[in-house]
Amino acid sequence: MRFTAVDLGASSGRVMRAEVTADRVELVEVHRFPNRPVTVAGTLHWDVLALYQDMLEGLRKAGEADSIGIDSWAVDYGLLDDRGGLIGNPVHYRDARTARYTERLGADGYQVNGLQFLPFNTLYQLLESRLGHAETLLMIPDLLTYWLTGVKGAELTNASTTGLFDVRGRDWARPLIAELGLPMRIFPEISVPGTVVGPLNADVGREVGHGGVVTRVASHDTASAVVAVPAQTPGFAYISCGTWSLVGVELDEPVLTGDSMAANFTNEAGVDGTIRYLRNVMGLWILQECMRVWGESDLDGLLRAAALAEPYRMVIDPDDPGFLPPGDMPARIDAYCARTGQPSPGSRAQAVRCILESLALAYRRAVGDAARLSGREIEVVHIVGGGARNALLCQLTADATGLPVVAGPVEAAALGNVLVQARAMGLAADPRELVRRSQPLRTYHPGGGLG
Ligand code: ADP
Ligand code: LRH
Repeated sequence: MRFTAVDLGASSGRVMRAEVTADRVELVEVHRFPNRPVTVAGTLHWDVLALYQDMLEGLRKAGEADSIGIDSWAVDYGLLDDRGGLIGNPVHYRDARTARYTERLGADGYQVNGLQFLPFNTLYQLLESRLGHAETLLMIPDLLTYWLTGVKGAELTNASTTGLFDVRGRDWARPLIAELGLPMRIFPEISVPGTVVGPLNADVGREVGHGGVVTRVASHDTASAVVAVPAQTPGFAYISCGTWSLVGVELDEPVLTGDSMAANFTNEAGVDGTIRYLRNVMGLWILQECMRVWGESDLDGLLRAAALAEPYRMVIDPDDPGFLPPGDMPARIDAYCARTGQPSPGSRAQAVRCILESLALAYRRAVGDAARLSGREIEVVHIVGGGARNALLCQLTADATGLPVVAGPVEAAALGNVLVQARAMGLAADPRELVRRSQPLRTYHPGGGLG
């Protein structure tokens, strides 16, 4: 059967055409486009109409499929008025409007939502939003789904990133929503991944040149990526490695202990009743921003130079809040090093080395914490997403964790998106097995070197 996956990451979006048979899944990228935020009147926004336009372009190129699924980064949303019109442009989670939230609100109960504190969790954004005539809140993939089909609704995995979700009841946390003074009316009914939404609107069909049906997938990109982790045993940790690095384990039950809250671990909902127990590590964002500031586009060249730079000359804490907003990352790294009595990198190669080594150390901490807090023994680390192409980072991670690292698939979120659709249509009963059979994977051993 044929499927189309729309996968919107913070740095780029892509539309993939997929063919799924009983024992294979093959992906072809038909359209890739940058995801460029726009600052208007001092507020950082997503360019959601450009994303919509690119999605349509991708659907046109992909041709007709048995089903279409959409996933994107989490936490952000659009608000609709009583006529279904978008009120304002969705704000980017890196906008400064929530910077004043530096710790969990009293009412934001970890016991209920199980969510790590991040200043941009939907709930803090909503406290800064004007909700006056808002009738419906739609998370980004749900908003795009609405524009394609006319159907409003919420999807479980992404709802679980809002902070307004009851992780045990797997539904909106109504008492918490009331306690925060947010209107319950704006939160649509939640559906599980694999729910068929409905056909494309006729006008959309005319624009893309074909019809089709939209299925809700695990619409949080990280949840889709975890579906496509080619794990063979329960003893695995994953790093969904793109703009962010989401580091954790898959569990059957949330961990809501005080230790878990103190370690800032999150319990996000996964498919089939699973919990994605993980920590957000700042990720390749720091490198992306360095490259933007340097005006450098040759990532391969930078990584080759970084492989030859001096090991562990300086380290940063990638999760330092100073690295969250867009800006002059090289200067922030210098300032961090000066503050902590370390030399400045002094060259691009050394700065990249510093970022990758610091990420590898943060991964070691997060994998160790996930194992300790969940009681799960870890034998292997899977790196999926764009970062799986970074051999130096994968090797540094194997060295730092002392565990074998299996890298790939690179397009894990799009694959997970497709596999959830395929399963809803009676194919892909074991998604991970299909990924193992069809995707190139590379294993890095601790101390193995880059060879
Ligand atoms: P997101 O979905 O969050 O936008 P991706 O999963 O697309 O992120 O990953 C983007 C990251 O992948 C980039 O920041 C870059 O560091 C890394 N990457 C992409 N291509 C390569 C490559 N050829 N070699 C090494 N790293 C790469
Ligand atoms: C990764 C991601 C992550 C969220 C962040 C906002 O793309 O969805 O899981 O925490 O973006």
